[in-house]
Amino acid sequence: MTSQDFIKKEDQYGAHNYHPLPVVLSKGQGIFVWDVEGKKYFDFLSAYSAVNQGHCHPAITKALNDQAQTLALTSRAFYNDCLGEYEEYITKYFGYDKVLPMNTGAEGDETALKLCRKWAYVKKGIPENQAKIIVCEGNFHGRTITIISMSTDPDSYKGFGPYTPGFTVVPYNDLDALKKELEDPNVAGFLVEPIQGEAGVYVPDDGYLKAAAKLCKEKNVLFIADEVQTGLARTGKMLACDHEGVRPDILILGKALSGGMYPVSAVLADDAIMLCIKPGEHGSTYGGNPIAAKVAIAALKVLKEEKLAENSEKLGVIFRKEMQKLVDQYDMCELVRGKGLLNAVVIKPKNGKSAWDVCVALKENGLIAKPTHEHIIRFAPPLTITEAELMEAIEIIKKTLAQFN
Ligand code: IF1
Repeated sequence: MTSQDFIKKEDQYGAHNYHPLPVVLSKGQGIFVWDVEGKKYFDFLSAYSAVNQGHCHPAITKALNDQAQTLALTSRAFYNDCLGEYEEYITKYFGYDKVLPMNTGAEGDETALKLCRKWAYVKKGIPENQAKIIVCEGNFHGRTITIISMSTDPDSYKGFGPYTPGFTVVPYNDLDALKKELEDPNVAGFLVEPIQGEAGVYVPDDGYLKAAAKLCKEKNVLFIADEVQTGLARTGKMLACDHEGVRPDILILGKALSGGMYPVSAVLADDAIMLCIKPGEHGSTYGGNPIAAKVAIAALKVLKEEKLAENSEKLGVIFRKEMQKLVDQYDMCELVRGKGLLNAVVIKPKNGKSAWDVCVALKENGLIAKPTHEHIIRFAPPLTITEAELMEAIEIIKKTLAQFN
């Protein structure tokens, strides 16, 4: 079968809820993926930052294989001999009392929202059903009905109403607006992405997160960080909140928590918050299963052992410097922004050619990346990339943009 055959099959039998780049991948190793024709590509999407540790990392693959042959799933109706070890490992790793294990990022966000509301009624004393959670314009937290109820992107929410009430939207990176909303005594939490990924890698001003967390603290409002995409070394620190020394009251992790091996997400909080949820009030069949537990430990170990945050920080500076040269050189490159190895280049359409066309050309030249919001290309390679490899990839990007000028 050729790439075209695989594409046709997906098109015929799969729902049309995606519009993929026309490349059919069949193998991945480290920072590279190969298509069914055997062509090799630099992966500059990393499965939306799930594969920070690189494709099929041997240590994570081994954890998956070993546990899959031993015990895969018990449900949480019983204890298993992997979960406690994982819970101890991850809570000590991030410095929280407790963890609540789930599977996808959206479930992690949903869990955080439930936890925040429960805390509001049990601890803060907000009258039942009155709790409000502040979210940001341009947010992306997943695809569930409640999460799209918070969204300001019509692609996400339009046609899927009625929506879940209880959310207030403020502009991102706007402390005055946040301060004003925090005056409402029924506000229970503030949910924020430390960098807005889907919106186009919007980095807030230095000090925004720190000041926002402080405002929340003053009003006894929980500061909830969605680090599903920004976490786990992607932005040059273990957490993007670490850039400002902010410790969220509730921390949501996903994606790279398994290194792309398996859906694993987690919500971390201290006892005063986490113990507000009682047995039977929340859970998931697969959450905290033995494979997930072993895979997540392995994935977290790799981040530290291979110093991926440090590498991300260092190479991110080089990447943005090189992209800035393109911005200075070509009209089609408007600007570059990002932190660590989570970066975006804004493309100004030229002669009818858009970011999509640039991504198709990048693919032809051996590098895959995906446009977001028509005019933005996100560049996020696995964090295991070396400086020499990064320079090679940058050459591909330069060569490709030259073709459009
Ligand atoms: C898709 C973007 C990335 C997330 C944050 C929660 C979730 C996500 C901050 C939900 C998910 C994804 C999902 C993916 C595309 C993607 C994405 F383009 F939409 F913005 F990563 F850049 N919080 N992000 O970014 O996690 O339930 O998907 O595990 O295809 O929808 P999930």
